[in-house]
Amino acid sequence: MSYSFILTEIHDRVGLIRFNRPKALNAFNRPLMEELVQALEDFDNNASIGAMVITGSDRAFAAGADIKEMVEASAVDMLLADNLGIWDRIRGIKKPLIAAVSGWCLGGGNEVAMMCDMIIASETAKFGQPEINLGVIPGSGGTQRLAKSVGKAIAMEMVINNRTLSAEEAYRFGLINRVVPVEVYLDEALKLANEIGARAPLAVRSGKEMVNQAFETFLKEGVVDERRAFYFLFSSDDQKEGMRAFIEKRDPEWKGK
Ligand code: DAK
Repeated sequence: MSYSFILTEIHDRVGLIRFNRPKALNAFNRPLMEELVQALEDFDNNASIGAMVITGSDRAFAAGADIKEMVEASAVDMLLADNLGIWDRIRGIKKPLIAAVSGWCLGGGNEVAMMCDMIIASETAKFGQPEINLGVIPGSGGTQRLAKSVGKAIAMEMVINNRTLSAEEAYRFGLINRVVPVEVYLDEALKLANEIGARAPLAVRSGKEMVNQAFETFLKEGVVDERRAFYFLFSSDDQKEGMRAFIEKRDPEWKGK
């Protein structure tokens, strides 16, 4: 199958998906998200594939969801646009997912990385949830998954004060599995995925499911509440101002309404 916003390859037992919107730092527009989920589901249903790797470019894993696509959306538009629960379908993938992250890993990009089962990062990776700069909050599990992986203190700084973590910090705080030089991060991720892909498939599937269950028991409710709050913010002037200010390359003027 050919795609417009991603590239796919097979490396032995691993399905590799590369985001391919370099001019927008791999920002996720709707078609890119649909292609990502389609490719993941195809690999998940392919018996010769044991694990998947998701990556971007050396400069950016992904700079988040496409702000230009969302800027004028109303709360109802946002709610309806998500009626296929496209982000949730990533959580439904049965085989292990490894994110190979270099450069910017922000907003929805960091949320997709956190939906993966493991993260291998280059030394240049930078992790953040900068939605607060746009007058919104993370909308796809970021508040919940960050609080569980890096703890409340760091999650709070990231979500309400745009703290960005270096790769070394992300490793220290437990967000990622390892940090390696930029020249080898993708090879390391493929090697790890191939190792896992060669293991007993049913046990790997079950192990993934159970670890996620321990991690996610109360996540479902949290994600639903978070999404409702995220959509609600699209009825505020501040969301319009924050996103327009980004596109117009100026500082936002917050009104608190
Ligand atoms: N959206 C659209 N375009 C983006 C973008 C983004 N998120 N990030 C970067 N770009 C574009 C820039 O506009 C610029 O395009 P041109 O001006 O050249 O046309 C190009 O990529 C290069 O960016 P910069 O010139 O800004 O590059 P710099 O190296 O100077 O800065 C940066 C890199 C990553 C620090 C900066 O681009 C930046 O701050 N980007 C925005 C990061 C951000 O705020 N991310 C969060 C987005 S909100 C949902 C669930 C979740 C979400 C949405 C929906 N549902 C459940 C429905 C998630 C929301 C988000 O992620």
